[in-house]
Amino acid sequence: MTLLDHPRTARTTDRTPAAAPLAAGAPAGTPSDVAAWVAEVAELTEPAAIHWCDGSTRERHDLLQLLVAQGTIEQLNPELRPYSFIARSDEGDVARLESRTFICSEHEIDAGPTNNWREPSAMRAELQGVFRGSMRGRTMYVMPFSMGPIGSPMAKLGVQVTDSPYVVVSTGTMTRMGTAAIEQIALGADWVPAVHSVGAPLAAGQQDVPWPCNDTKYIVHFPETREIFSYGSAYGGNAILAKKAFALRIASVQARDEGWLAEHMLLIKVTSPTGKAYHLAAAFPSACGKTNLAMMAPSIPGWTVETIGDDIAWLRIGADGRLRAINPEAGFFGVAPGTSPKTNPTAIDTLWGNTVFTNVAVTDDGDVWWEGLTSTPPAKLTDWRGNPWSPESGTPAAHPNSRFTVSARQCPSIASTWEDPEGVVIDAIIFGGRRATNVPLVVEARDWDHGVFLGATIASEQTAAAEGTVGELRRDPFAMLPFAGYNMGDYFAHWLEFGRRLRRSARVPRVFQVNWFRKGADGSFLWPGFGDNARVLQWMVERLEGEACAQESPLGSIPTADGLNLEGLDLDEARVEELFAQDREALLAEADDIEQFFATFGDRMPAELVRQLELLRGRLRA
Ligand code: OXD
Ligand code: MN
Repeated sequence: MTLLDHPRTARTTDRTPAAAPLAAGAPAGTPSDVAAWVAEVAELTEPAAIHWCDGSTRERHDLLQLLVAQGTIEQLNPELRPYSFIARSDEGDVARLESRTFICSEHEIDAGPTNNWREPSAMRAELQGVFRGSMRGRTMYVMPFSMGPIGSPMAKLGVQVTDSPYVVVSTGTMTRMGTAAIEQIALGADWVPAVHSVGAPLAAGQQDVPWPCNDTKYIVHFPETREIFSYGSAYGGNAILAKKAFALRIASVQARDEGWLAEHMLLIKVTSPTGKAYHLAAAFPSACGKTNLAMMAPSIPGWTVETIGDDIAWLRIGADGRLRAINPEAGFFGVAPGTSPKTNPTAIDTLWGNTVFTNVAVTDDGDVWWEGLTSTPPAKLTDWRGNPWSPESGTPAAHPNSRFTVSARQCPSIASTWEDPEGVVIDAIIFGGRRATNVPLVVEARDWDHGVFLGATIASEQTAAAEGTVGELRRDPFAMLPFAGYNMGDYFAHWLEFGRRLRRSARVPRVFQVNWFRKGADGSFLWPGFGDNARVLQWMVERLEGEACAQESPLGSIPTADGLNLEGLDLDEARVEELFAQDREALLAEADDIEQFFATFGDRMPAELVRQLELLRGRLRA
């Protein structure tokens, strides 16, 4: 019997320290259940050695040196970019692979129409074949990690094994990884097991490649038993399993069962000129500017935005009855292209050093470059594939989904409360997408249930963060389409139910919808975006403070004619009107599209959201 012959529920949950020989090489005090699981993974995957990660600086340093020696990364010019590295991935391993991401719930209906479902025992049998001997010739690293500050009542623990030292370095940045996490498990915390292999076993004497991976890829989740298996990719969310696989897909199922929310949201603290602070959580599809908003430098005097998280938020009703949120991550895995001193000066400052870049271009003097970093590219570069590049090459120098991986601690705008174990109190929730048409700059929901409708109907033009045709419009409810670990209809119902609980126990946060990407008739963006998005935040804060700067519209409340602070902006009235225009015909056509989308959830679709759609149609026809 090996790991995949039986689900996790059939295994030990003994937390007493493991005895030799089970825990060979494990640090003293390693819980028996962790040691037993590691032994089972090793029996299946047959690594040449096992390394138990302590998460120390020394360990990170040694791994970076190893990666340099193996040719996976190169050190950048230390004078320009201290202690920073560039990794070039395999050309077939550059983004999240939604088509190879599986939710293997017992019943297909529980995965729902937006997920790829496979019958769990059939998937176990398939994975058994795939993982057998997959780590031969490689070291298997064992990474205990905490999502959320160590010891926080909102944190959750996991253990990932991987045969990729690049993934260890990345996980070390993105999570609290190492000894402190295993100590939490030893104290009794539940933990989620995650197995990762690049799927490139090495025969004796076989020369390794810089970026080992496999053409066949699997990112598999067993939601009921909280297990993750990933094979064949070393890129981002496919391989850093703490992030999308655990903190969103598995955590969303835990959240449903335990009465909280695991969301694809940034977290910010906004302070007005009077010194009053508010916390906002905002969901946007991948590569729609979450990191930019999370680190925004407001263009309006007196306002500050501080960063708590840029990608994932876990929200629950705290002991005080307020809605509270933590950022479960410890770093940023941000999209590089488009990041510049103009669009995100804070990110640029964050990346001064200690950063691992993946698939960006490299300048002649050993620094990084990507499209949008400067308005004119350098005359000569090495592109993300490692080839010489010039502006005449006609191909992007950096891959459109190239990334930086950097500790959140390096971010100059990080809020002093970002690691508050109790989380911060959430005052408002924002939903956004990339929409050239139909969706106004900002709308306030009429109430929580209408807000859930706004979240459920997010659509966005596809970006390069996942495979697929860039620019195509797709429904991405709550920006969770690729990340909900269960039936999205049930997920909507969970949000509605959560609102009912909030109404009983606490002040219900306001809900807003934004769209920075609306285009005018001439095809250009109507709104300057970036630091000027603070003007929209200002309007939200004024709404939170009860100011009457809103008027009703079919889609929700929008700013009154003088409600939005446009001072100092060169934006004529006609363009402002276009930003808020609600074309009834186009919106009724969109309502038909939403109806079809809702219908895909069959009887799992909550009646309340169907009612919200009818209410919208009624307002549009009035
Ligand atoms: C991400 C994504 O990497 O959403 O955050 O794709
Ligand atoms: Mn994301």
